[in-house]
Amino acid sequence: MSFSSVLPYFCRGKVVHGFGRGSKELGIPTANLAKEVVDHIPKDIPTGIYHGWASVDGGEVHKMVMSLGWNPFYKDKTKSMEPHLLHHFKEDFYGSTLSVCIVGYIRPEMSFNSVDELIAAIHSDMEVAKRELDKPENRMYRDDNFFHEKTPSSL
Ligand code: ADP
Ligand code: RBF
Ligand code: MG
Repeated sequence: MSFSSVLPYFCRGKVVHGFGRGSKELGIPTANLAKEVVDHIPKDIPTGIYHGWASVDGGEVHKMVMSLGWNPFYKDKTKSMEPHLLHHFKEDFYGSTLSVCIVGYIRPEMSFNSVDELIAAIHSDMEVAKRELDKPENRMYRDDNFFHEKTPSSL
């Protein structure tokens, strides 16, 4: 797709509280990024579902799947950027700095007839992400210097 020329896109910001819909209970917690980060996404990166890499507070870099947009199933009024990291965390990390590299587009955001269909779609996205991110041309971003930069504590 034409917009793939703007990918990969690197960004960093604080993890904030999201819509509180209990995504965690569905087994798919999403780390919502601060509004400043969402507002800075270039206009030529359309809303949709993406795969990439992410790390919490400069820690290990994990595969992620991310939703960018208005969550049509829930008809949200604010645009959100919410990665689900493919890693089991023992504790929440609200307030931490999340470093994200958006590598590739998976599909547009959609509405579904039931929450079960939404969950099934997300599970399928996770499989796509695992496979895509194992390709050398996508895996290389895991080792990018961006993930090792020292960042101001104000971030
Ligand atoms: P909210 O609506 O506040 O975003 P969620 O149910 O989406 O609530 O849970 C998100 C929180 O869960 C994140 O902010 C983070 O602290 C925590 N979390 C735990 N494991 C993960 C994970 N694998 N990926 C993303 N967030 C996770
Ligand atoms: N929400 C939608 O309304 N439509 C979608 O197609 C959709 N796809 C998603 C794909 C992934 C990989 C993730 C992590 C989330 C997706 N969501 C989608 C967002 C989901 O509705 C949201 O994370 C929860 O409602 C919590 O805000
Ligand atoms: Mg969330």
